[in-house]
Amino acid sequence: MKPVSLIQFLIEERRAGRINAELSLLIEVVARACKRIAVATNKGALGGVLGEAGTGNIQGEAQKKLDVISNEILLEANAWGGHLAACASEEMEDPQPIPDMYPKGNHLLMFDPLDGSSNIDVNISVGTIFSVLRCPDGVVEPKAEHFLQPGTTQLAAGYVVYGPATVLVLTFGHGTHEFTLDREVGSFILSRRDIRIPEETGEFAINMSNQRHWEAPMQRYIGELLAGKEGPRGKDFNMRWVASMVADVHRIVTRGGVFYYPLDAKIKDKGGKLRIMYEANPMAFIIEQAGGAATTGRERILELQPTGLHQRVPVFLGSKKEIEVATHYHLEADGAQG
Ligand code: AFP
Repeated sequence: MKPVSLIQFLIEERRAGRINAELSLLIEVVARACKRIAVATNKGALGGVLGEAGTGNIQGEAQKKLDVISNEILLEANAWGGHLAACASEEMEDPQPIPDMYPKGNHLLMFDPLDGSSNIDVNISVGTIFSVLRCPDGVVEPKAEHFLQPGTTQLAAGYVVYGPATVLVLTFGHGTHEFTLDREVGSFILSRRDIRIPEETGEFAINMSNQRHWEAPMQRYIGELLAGKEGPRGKDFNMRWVASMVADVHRIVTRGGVFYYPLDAKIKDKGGKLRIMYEANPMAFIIEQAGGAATTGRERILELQPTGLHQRVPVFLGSKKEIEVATHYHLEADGAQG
């Protein structure tokens, strides 16, 4: 079959009336910026891009040089195209307005420019995550409050994994699709259309070092997985943890599985570890569109009303039946308490 490039795919989506010209351009620009980030990450030590930037981001986390470089690449690429009203990044406190000299569009772009960046220096996959919202009507200078829309309103979401291959996974709310970067040609080529995540799985991803800090229903649930065939689940489970959300999610999008970053006593005050706008919402949209499920352990992530640009939430996502079991344990425990 003839290869389908990302550009061809976007044209098809436009013709089918699923996206407009502005959103198509926005995705093209983000994909182009991600190709530049792929080049920078691929150079590794030779590009002088490894190590700390010597600065901290809004979350108080140390920034890597590549965090800063990736953020700049995405901001610069998106500023002038005329498709955006503003963008917001995990690395910046406030939304970035579009400079006055450029035309403005109707879309809001959010991104985590380099997720999993603590893995860069050890040459493990990292990635970019992004989400697109419509700018509310009549808003000329969008502020943080205009980004605070539930995940169900996302027009598009995607991530790019910079791994052995550079892979883009994308949804517009009509299925989840995967594109692989052909490095010689410089184009993303459709590699999987309408991805389906198996409903059942025997593989889970969680940072087990936090076990003693988890809530009781999480202790029970993971305890039962670890008990394997002899335990109440009657089946052996395997564990994987890359500690780059993009890579862990990509494994699930490829062969099924579940990913958990639950609430624990250490992070309770913050509400969770992962950010709703830059990580939880886009990944939840992608996973649901591939037939999976995404909850906080109690509620569907996409229905949450965000209260802050950098708000954090617990994240449970992946193979539907398994997420239902983990969520049920939490709701049952809440019911027993209440
Ligand atoms: P960094 O971007 O600081 O490396 O954080 C990555 C991340 O937000 C997400 O990609 C991982 O799933 C999670 O943190 C890893 O957290 P642990 O440090 O608890 O393993």
